[in-house]
Amino acid sequence: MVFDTICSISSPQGIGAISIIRISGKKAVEITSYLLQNRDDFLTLPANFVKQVNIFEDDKLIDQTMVTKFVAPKSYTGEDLVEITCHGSKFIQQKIIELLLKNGARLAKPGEFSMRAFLNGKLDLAQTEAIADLIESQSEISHKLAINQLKGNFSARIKRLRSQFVELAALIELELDFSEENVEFADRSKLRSLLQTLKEEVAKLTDSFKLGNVLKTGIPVAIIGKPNVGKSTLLNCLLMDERAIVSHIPGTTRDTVEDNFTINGTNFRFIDTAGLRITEDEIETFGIERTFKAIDKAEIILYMIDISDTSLEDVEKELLFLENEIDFIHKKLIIVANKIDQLNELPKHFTEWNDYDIAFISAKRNVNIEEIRELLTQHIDLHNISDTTLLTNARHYDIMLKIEQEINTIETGFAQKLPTDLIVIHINSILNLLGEITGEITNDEILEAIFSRFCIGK
Ligand SMILES: Nc1nc2c(ncn2[C@@H]2O[C@H](COP(=O)(O)OP(=O)(O)OP(=O)(O)O)[C@@H](O)[C@H]2O)c(=O)[nH]1
Ligand SMILES: [Mg+2]
Repeated sequence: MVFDTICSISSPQGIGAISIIRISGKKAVEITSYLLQNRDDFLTLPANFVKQVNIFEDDKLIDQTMVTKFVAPKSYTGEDLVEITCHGSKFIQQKIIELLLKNGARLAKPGEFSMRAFLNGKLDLAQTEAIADLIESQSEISHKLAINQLKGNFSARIKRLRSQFVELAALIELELDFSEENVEFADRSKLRSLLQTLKEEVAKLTDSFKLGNVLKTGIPVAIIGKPNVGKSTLLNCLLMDERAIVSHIPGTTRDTVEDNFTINGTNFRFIDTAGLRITEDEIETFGIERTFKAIDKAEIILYMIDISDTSLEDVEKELLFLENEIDFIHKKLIIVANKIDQLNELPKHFTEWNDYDIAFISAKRNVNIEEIRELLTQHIDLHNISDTTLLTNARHYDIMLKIEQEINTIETGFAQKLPTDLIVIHINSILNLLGEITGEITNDEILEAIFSRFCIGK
């Protein structure tokens, strides 16, 4: 494939001590050399070497820089690639880009370097997507997930799945080829059990998306409870920032307030909500509707009570009401008993209450907040997660859902004894879909798989 030469600033926009400009394509070395006074020194520089060079515009020195030269195919993009490390002034960065453009480079489109890496076979599509995730990762866990995918663990799993489907197709095609000779190569029950195994494998991946996705974007934790119990105070404590307005007036929080915070390597998204109560106030009512939406999308609920001002019976009643309104089966509920500073000692009926995880705290005085952090992270087993392949990418998830549909169609087809060639269409579609994940769509593979099982002459 022939590509033109692209360039762009690859470090963050703005001022920095240094900045990196990348140039990739057939003419990367030549174009860069036009910016230097001593062109030949750079043209003859061996691959993978760094050299200090001065960049000029006509006779005017623009900057003293370091350049690294990579030669195709041994570079990130698989093309000739140059990295200029210049001083991070906006003027210098812009000037160098301007000179590169003047000498025949083109400004790269977003992601174009990685796209070339994929098109030149340096990375598959899922790995290229992992690079974007890696750059965006803000916590240990999202970093681990991205690294796993970049290392190719996810692609390997997809490829394994794909070859199993190829096997299924091969078995079915054999049946098709010899149907007229009345030879039964594979009985349908064997096909069905292979399909069942594959179905479970696919379901495992689609099911992992929910977890994979929340780990990437932050596990949503909703802080809920009656007005004035101290929800916003707790949010500020957890975020270590005065993020939400706190006041003694019940109904202070009208809209949800949310922000991310990383605890022990796991990223959480804390959502402070409007206090739950029956109210005539229209705006507050809207706020309470939003509270229910926040509860809906939360993985973990911190149900907050003012322990200095409530009885166990009242709390149990409130929880009963909530359990009617909310599907708690897939959520973890933690009770946060706040304002312990108002009490001389903790009431026994609360400390002996074993129905839920409960933390006794004072948000205002920052007492026992650590206990909440511990309860939150107990929920997540970091080591376990990093070893398994999780689906974290919405594009992959969409594709997997389509695959599930195709599997269901094949299952129905078996049950209704549909002709083999109709079933094969759906397996081919699954192979194409899996190929879409890693970026290698072809159908020749099925043929290859069939013929590799034949002996010559048959
Ligand atoms: N004594 C004591 N007061 C607290 C504590 N935590 C919060 N408060 C006070 O309780 C009042 C209400 O706090 P908020 O954080 O605004 O309560 P909220 O639950 O967000 O209230 P709404 O937004 O109205 O639903 C404020 O006056 C806080 O200073 C605590 O641990 N001890
Ligand atoms: Mg509040």
